[in-house]
Amino acid sequence: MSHPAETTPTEPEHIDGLVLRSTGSWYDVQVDDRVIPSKVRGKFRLEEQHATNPVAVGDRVTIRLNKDDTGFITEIHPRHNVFTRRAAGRRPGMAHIIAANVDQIWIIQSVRRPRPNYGFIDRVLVMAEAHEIPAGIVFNKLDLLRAKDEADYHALRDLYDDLGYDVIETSATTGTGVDTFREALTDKTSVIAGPSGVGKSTLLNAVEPGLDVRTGQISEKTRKGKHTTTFAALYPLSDGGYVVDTPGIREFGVLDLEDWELAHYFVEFRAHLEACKFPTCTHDHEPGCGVKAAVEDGAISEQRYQSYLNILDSIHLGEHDVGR
Ligand SMILES: Nc1nc2c(ncn2[C@@H]2O[C@H](COP(=O)(O)OP(=O)(O)OP(=O)(O)O)[C@@H](O)[C@H]2O)c(=O)[nH]1
Ligand SMILES: [Mg+2]
Ligand SMILES: [Zn+2]
Repeated sequence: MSHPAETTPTEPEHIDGLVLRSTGSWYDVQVDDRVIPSKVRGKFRLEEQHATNPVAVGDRVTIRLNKDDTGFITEIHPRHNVFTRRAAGRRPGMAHIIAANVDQIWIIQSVRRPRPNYGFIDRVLVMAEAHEIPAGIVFNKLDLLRAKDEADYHALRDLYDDLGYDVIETSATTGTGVDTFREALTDKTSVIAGPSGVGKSTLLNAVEPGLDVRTGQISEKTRKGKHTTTFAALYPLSDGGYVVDTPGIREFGVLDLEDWELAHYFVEFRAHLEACKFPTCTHDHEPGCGVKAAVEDGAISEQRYQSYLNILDSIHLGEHDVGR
């Protein structure tokens, strides 16, 4: 803040806004009803951040307004959290920030066509736990559920429900559960993650007609064989709040974990970790393992343990894909 005596009529205006979209060097900053294309000022950098992108969507920033209605971002306000993935190209220790100040993550699955992918669910839940961001699961296409699949589906739904994750059942086509999902999104900044074809676009359109989230538009393919460049965007909801569309979550894992950390992000494993004989136990091959004992006596589901082993493998192999 400058002292009033120092202020001259020609001094540029500083205003606060929200970063809605990043396209590389330009950022769309929302200030009230306006969107001001802004750049990061040359001298402005955050060395201690260890991120490939200094400013992320969801950041609250101060901009200096230029005469041509563009802005310079001069300050990033303190973040509540960041949701990151490992930066492309294996730059050690570098993260790519998908979004900042995220209130919740919603994993979208369909009960059929495609069938639920518990590996996907567990990977995103691990990411959410690692970032300490609340997560929930939407099971869409409820209208397609067949009687013969009901028992399996209910077991899956109840598993996550019992673990304490919010579960919403929807049909984007019949409208079932859409109001519930809309209420869950209201006044929050929500990251939406789900495999292709589960109905993310259809569901978001049912929640907010005309939202027109098209992941293809913001996931720009570079030349063949190169990494896909991903830009996240925040879409405002008319009831308040934003959804973050993140092509990166479908295409990349965001796991940048050590093997010993992983079990802590499986919430129901935590209570059993102290029972392990070895402090460095990875709950895989080691004797005297509290987690394996809990799987054997049914306190931990076989399926979650299998997910754990799959993710452990991918950490050891250096793979980080969410999909299978
Ligand atoms: N029966 C039924 N079909 C649905 C439902 N929701 C979406 N669909 C259909 O599922 C197909 C895929 O839906 P999309 O909304 O494009 O799926 P998406 O998750 O956005 O897929 P990507 O953009 O590829 O990631 C479309 O044919 C939709 O009409 C639903 O609740 N019930
Ligand atoms: Mg879509
Ligand atoms: Zn163990």
